[in-house]
Amino acid sequence: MQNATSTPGELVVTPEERAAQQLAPPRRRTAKILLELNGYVILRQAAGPDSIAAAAAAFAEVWRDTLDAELGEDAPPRRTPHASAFAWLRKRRYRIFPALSPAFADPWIALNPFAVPLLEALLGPDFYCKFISSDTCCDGSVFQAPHRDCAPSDSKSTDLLCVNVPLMDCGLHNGPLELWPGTHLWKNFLEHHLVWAVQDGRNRGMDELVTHLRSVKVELRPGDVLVRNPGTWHRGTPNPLPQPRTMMIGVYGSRRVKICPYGSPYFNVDRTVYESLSPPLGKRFAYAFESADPLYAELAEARADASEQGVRL
Ligand SMILES: O=C(O)CCC(=O)C(=O)O
Repeated sequence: MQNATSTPGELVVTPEERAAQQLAPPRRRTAKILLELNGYVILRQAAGPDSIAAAAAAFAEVWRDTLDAELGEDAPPRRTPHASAFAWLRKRRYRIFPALSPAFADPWIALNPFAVPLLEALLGPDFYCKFISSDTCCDGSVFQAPHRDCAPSDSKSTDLLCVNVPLMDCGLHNGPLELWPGTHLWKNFLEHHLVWAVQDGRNRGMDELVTHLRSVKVELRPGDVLVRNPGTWHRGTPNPLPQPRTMMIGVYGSRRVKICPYGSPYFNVDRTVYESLSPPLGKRFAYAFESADPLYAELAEARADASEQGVRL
């Protein structure tokens, strides 16, 4: 059994597991416990580097289209000129939601086989996909404020999970994601006068506090997978290189709680795309298109916004 770790919270996938596209059951249990306690787990070498070739090529096209959109800082999400994505820009960090063409609807990106058992175990078998997006940081990007992506809740269960799949080497040299293990469990922010939601501005309370806490800078290579709780404090760090650094992120939710307002499934999927998705992936977006689904009503505002931008619903 492979036990060697170089980053805390990391499991190196064995050749047998890679061939089976899943962790052996005892190691799946370990991964689930790490995710629950640390708020993240890294699965190393879960696939060969070719796993991301098609998505990386597709992303290069989307990136050109995004640059052509000439996005303004702090502007609301915009459809790119060739409709390959919705995107926004904050302090040299682009958030890009690609239309789910086959390269992005690929299971490695949109429904990662190593992540799915963890999503099912923690979110429930009927979890939905909130969106697939990319985190792309460019030269001139700065430290984000340490933040959570979702409000702390009273729920004892895990209600939202993110799956990061790098489309290139995302190392210490080009702006790694930094995480503070276990902080998803720290829910009593307000009584300490701390604010959790500032991402792209300064947040002196959090900036100062984290200088006293141990963090992990996550290096990811093609074929690695990071599953994390978006409540785990984290921040983007500066990318000093002229090449943008890109990793994909899928966000998945549990039906136990209300849908988190950040992002929109309609940035990825219109009705035509929805009808083209494979059954396993289509099932995860059904809540956004099937009016009989109990969650459908919660997306009324997102649907109104999307329809204003010409999305076919
Ligand atoms: O791009 C990154 O490394 C992190 C970005 C991030 O955490 C965010 O925008 O919430």
